[in-house]
Amino acid sequence: MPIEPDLPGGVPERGTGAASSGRRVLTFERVDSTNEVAWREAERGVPEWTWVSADEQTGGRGRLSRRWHSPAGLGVWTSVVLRPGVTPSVAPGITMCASLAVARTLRKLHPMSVSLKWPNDVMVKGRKICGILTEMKASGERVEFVVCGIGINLNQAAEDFPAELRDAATSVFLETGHKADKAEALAELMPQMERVYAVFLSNGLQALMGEWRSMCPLFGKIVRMKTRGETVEGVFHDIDASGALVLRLESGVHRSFLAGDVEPVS
Ligand code: BT5
Repeated sequence: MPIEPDLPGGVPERGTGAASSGRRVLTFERVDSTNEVAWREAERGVPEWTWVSADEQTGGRGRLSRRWHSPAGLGVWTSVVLRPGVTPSVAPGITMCASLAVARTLRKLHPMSVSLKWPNDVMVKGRKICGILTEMKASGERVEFVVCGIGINLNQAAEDFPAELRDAATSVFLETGHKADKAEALAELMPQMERVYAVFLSNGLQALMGEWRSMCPLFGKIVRMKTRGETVEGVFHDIDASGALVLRLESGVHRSFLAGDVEPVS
């Protein structure tokens, strides 16, 4: 049955489209946040692999209520509804699936040296090109659904970023000098995500960690971890089966973090 998108705050562009393996794409010109729209759709019971994609987000969100700058026509702003049969503790691995899918997509389409930064960033030469926001609805030990939101900067010039982001953010255009095609990026990203996620569900995060690790330069380095309540330094030791970062503290004790912001200590 075709989906009738609910459009609070959203201007429909091309409506709905169904593709292979149950993939559906709801496309909007402008929304508050594709995560918000996807969440509402998930509450209405849409099947997994429903993607919400917008040209512009007026209230794009990062973690901890941070803002995600998502100007019209300059990037991929998309969210996918997933219904994994896993317990909530395994769900953060989905963020890592998404970062791997984005890294594969960017590497395949554009000549750039892409790296991954735990837990949710894709970087090029130390600047952020993509951020991921995974949100989950769970009842007890059961995940009802996950909304995985992916923002990829494609065609921003330096002046398209607000001044405070100019040193920290980048885009495909800034890295390659060529304009990227959003439709092409989405057409590559979606099947990449499907492939990575299939491995994740059948074999667990560990099956993806070799590739993830090869793109993460922080392994073995001393890092500073900022969580909501504290700042801790230690060696970036490992990422465990649930996607938690394991730091080896100076005392030799290993400590796991499920969330936080990590920076190398120079
Ligand atoms: C993230 O949070 O990086 C998650 C970003 C997720 C965005 C997607 S777009 C589709 C979907 N719908 C949404 O509403 N969100 C998702 P975090 O790690 O907390 O980083 C947020 C920080 O990144 C901000 O505080 C800024 O410093 C920086 N930032 C904001 N916009 C940026 C951009 N376009 N490019 C690079 N950095 C940005």
